[in-house]
Amino acid sequence: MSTRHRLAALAAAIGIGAVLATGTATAASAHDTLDGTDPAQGSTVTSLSAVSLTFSADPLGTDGATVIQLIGPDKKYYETACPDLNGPVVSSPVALGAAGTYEVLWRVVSSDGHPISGSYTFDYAPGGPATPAAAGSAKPVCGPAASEPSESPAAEASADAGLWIGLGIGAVVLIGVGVGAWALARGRRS
Ligand SMILES: [Cu+2]
Repeated sequence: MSTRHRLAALAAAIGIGAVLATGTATAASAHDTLDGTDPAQGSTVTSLSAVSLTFSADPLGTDGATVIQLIGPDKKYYETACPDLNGPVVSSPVALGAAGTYEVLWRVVSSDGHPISGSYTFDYAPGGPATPAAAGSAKPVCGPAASEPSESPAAEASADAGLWIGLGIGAVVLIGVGVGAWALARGRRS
């Protein structure tokens, strides 16, 4: 086997090692994503009895960690109970107050154990004067406010650790395969 062949074998080994390292690191740090909401972001509703969020995987039902808050144009809270977790769908019953822009704040624990959160708005334009307006609540109906960072520093650090562990394993595999390829090439030549 020529030096060129040996270099080609080594390049292939590096490629395999890099793919393994990247795959391991990605699997270790993938959060669930919010796939859809009802009502949709930026939409206008004429009536509404619940807010539903659908995620890419089933969020973990950790006690108190699943939050949906609906904040009205008067900054009051219009959710009427704690959220329900049903597979990938998280929903809360709501009763809307005055017409205007409502903001949905949400937080769940991703299936990989990391807290994730976000917010979006929709508009409420009630169908007619017959629609009774709910009074809303000055405080969140279910636990403290959800307006916290989407990732705690600890969760971020552990995700980083996962990445480095993945890269470390990849590097070890890469070196092992490289040495193996080199030994094979040497054996063939002699
Ligand atoms: Cu994650």
